[in-house]
Amino acid sequence: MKSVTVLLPTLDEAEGIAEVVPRIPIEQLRASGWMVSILVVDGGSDDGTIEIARQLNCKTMRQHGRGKGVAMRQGFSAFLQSGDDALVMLDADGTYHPEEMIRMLKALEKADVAVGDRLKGAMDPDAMTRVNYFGNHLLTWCAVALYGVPMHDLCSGYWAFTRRSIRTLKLNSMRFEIEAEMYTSCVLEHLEITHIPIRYSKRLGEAKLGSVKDGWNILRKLLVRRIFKTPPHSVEGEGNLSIEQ
Ligand SMILES: Nc1nc2c(ncn2[C@@H]2O[C@H](COP(=O)(O)OP(=O)(O)OP(=O)(O)O)[C@@H](O)[C@H]2O)c(=O)[nH]1
Ligand SMILES: [Mg+2]
Repeated sequence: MKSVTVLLPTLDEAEGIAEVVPRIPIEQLRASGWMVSILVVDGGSDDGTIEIARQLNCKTMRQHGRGKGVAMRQGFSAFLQSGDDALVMLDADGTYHPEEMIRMLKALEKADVAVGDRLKGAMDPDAMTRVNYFGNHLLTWCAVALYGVPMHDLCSGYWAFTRRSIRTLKLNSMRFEIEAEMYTSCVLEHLEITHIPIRYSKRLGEAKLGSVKDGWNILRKLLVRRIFKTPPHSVEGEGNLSIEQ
């Protein structure tokens, strides 16, 4: 049997986590050769998210510092220590469909990294604001223009990775620019990306992303990584959990 970590970042997602975790297709994955463990990295929820996650048999971890980027990097480090073979990450807000991770994992037979593509997939009419829809297309276009490697949905929060690709990624993002940096690192480290059309639905609970500020941070990250290909590993302090090889 192979083993997969399902990584869920949470910040006040009591409603979302209670819906998302039970929908992870553990039995179907087991039937296709995958043992599943679920890791929740929490950013300081005070709405009972952690308690619900524990009741649902998830491993839970409080992140150091703040931001989704910090949480993901901490989750990646824990994954590498766990010895699992693959990692799937998705938001814990009910926007992504856990059932689709079977297709995402299958795609790892032919690529290092699989990215869920909302923009060419089935997007529910009320799932994304117009500003976010436009911003997602614009940022994806900028990424391809700067790096020249196909990307269909830069800011997708649904990714699957082989163990080798997580070991290879070089990241230092703090917030919502983490996915853009994952793309740049895949390109710079020559990891093969495949794109899987997915469904995207309206989130449960409240959004934490601020469209304009976070959009600008994402663009800035694309530009910075184009010039400085590796993040500095030497910085001490909270959140600088760079992934070492
Ligand atoms: N651990 C942790 N998780 C976070 C933090 N900020 C956001 N998240 C989680 O990251 C995921 C994505 O955050 P969202 O607020 O949904 O951002 P988004 O999906 O880009 O934006 P929407 O499309 O508006 O939902 C959710 O599961 C959040 O709970 C944080 O600081 N720490
Ligand atoms: Mg979301």
